[in-house]
Amino acid sequence: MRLSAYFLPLLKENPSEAQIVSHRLMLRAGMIRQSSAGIYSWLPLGFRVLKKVEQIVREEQDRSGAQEVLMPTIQPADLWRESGRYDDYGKEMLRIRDRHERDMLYGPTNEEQITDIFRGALKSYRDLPKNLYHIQWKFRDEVRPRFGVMRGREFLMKDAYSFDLDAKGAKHSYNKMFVAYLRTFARMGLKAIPMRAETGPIGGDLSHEFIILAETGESAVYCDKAWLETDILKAADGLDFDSDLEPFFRQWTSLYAATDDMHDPAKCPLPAEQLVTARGIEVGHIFFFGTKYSKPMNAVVAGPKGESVPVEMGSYGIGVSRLVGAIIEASHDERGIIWPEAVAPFRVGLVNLRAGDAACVAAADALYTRLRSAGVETLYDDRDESPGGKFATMDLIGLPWQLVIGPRGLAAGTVELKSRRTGERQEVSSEAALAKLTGE
Ligand code: P5A
Repeated sequence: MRLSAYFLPLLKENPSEAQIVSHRLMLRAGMIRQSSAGIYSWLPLGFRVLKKVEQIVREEQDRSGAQEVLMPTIQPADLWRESGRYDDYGKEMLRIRDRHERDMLYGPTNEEQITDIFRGALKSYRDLPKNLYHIQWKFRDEVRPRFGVMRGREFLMKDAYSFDLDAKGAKHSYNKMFVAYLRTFARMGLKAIPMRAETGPIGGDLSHEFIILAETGESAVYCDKAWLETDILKAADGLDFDSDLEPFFRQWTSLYAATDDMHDPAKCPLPAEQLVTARGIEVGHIFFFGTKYSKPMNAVVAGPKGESVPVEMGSYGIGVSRLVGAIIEASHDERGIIWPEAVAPFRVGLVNLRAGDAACVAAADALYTRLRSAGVETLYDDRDESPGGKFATMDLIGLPWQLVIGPRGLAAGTVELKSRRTGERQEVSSEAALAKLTGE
């Protein structure tokens, strides 16, 4: 993509409404634009990142055996009356009435809807287990939407729902999601710590939040110091989802980690010097709630002896749009965003320092063509701007590699390749730069 043609409305000044760094940088880098409180449009650069995050989430859900569906955003209130949550959910639920005076709502979550789909389709224990997920917009009329996409009113969530015949099977489904979550966040370069958590309006009594430690996090969290040195990134590699995952689950939940709601200083097993008190961002939350929805909504299957069994269920959420902000919180410096390669909107920022110089233009154009034909996502700064402005833009938007073409280097037969993360610069031939960027 040529930057001269790209829709990238950068802000020079720090927007006054943004209190945390990710919100500030997302606005400054032209990734999002506020529509109303807690509701955002995703502009081209932001949308590319959102799609990358979504795709990683999808691949890891698929790997675990979950199947993708797409449920609507608007749901009938009657389903929620069946579960008893229509009245319980309170003001966070956006309630709508259609032209026939039917009560509808914009879904804050989909337990009822998926239970309804299940009960209409599956009747036998032989149909189990199943795990269905979708990646869909949710609406929660939060009292205080804030921090940009971190606590929005409209936000993108991946929500999965598992159905099993008994509690043991349901725990296996829970464990699968536990592993899938560790893999998912690790692929985004994030260390997410699973913490025992409160279940709130979703219900049940087994639940873990996946928390990224960050000063700007909304939740107070407590964990064993050992978590800070633990390499959770490698932990879930190569695990067979059909094997017994309970030992793995036990191992990764044996180190103390709890959210504010669950942490009781009087009962905490850790000596004070071993306890870390920090703040964190909740990027995922998994729940096992058994028959909370299947019983009142009559989602039953015929068991092996023909008896009627309400299915055991769990639900599993990932804040897809929140993750975009969370990744920035975890990966930036004073000049801007530093995208991990896996979610970067483009891999390479190609910079022509002299838009008016025919030799520079020819060299940069040629590199752009080569990169594109090798399938390397490239944003090509072909604008007539000062070098300082171009470097500042590239640092702000945080692409992993900057490839800089200037008259001096060209005369010497070199281009400059800079890593955004380390700041390391190399003067290399165009061919060497291409080989590195195309992985040839
Ligand atoms: C699990 C899936 C649920 O809703 N039902 C379906 C369960 N869980 S949850 O914890 O309430 O939400 C799941 C994840 O969604 C993100 N999230 C948000 N992201 C941005 N803005 C919000 N207002 C918001 N609320 C929740 C979080 O990452 C959460 O873990």
